[in-house]
Amino acid sequence: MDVSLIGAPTDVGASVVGCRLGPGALRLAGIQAAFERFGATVVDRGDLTGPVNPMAPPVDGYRHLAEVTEWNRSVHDAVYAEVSGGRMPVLLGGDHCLAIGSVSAVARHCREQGRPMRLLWFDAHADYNTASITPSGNMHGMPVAVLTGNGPQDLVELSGAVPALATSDVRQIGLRDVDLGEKHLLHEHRIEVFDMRYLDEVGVREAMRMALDDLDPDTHVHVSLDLDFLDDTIAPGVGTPVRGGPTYREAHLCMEMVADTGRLGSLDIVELNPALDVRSETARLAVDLVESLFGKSTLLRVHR
Ligand code: DIR
Ligand code: MN
Ligand code: MN
Ligand code: MN
Repeated sequence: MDVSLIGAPTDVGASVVGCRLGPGALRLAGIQAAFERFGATVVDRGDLTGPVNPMAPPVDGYRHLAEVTEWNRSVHDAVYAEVSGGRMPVLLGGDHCLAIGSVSAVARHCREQGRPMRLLWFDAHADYNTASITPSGNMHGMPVAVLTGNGPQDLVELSGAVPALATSDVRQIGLRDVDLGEKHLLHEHRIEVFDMRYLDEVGVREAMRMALDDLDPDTHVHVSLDLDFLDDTIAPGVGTPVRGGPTYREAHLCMEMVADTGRLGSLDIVELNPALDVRSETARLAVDLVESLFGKSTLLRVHR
């Protein structure tokens, strides 16, 4: 497997700043070596560049729409170049608004190849806000809505088709902080959500089995990992931590079950805020999870 690392050092989509430092922290924590340990050939494409964070208030429900759009165009182009060249793009964020660029690029590629796609959204949040319902105007709270067709025109159209992704291609895992407007939209749009209560009740294994159900042999699986998915006690280095998330072992099980499908095609690692991280604990955990995602296991695994 050829992996391409793409850094996107920005927090234009957030109001807590600091995740612009994420790509450097993930590199320092050894992310490249982690991929290499499990057989990947890695090329680091370095960091994309884009507008600075203006730290301005929202306008018509969006904070920094122009800057968010510009960053996402860059991410889209960079991710599309890698995935269409047969490599696995790994986006090192940056805040989660950047998934608009990465997922739309993967969706464009899958559409061109006639391949199904499955988006696994690991997050404490639904990221399903729109301009009219957002409590913050922060665009890192909107990417799933944008990708499924609800949002500003330029971003909604980024993949070349609207919506970039069918709602039925999305699975959200780990949610525990969903705004009231989002609850209504998720229900209305029938997004498949495995929230923390669901994980508590049926267990991570069964929830992941369902989230990974019905994959075609050629389905492209995209993992979008917002590090606030993890319980805040093990991953303090995020801008919007939420208690009550998956434990260390539960998070590994999620990644290992994705690895078992053999269909992982692209990955976002986002929302790491090194300014809030305790001794790079969260960055190192992210690298640790990457190993599980690439097949690290305690015992020999008998392949299917
Ligand atoms: C909240 C927080 N739902 C918002 N979203 C976050 O501002 O839209 N997403 N933190 O990761
Ligand atoms: Mn998120
Ligand atoms: Mn989140
Ligand atoms: Mn593991």
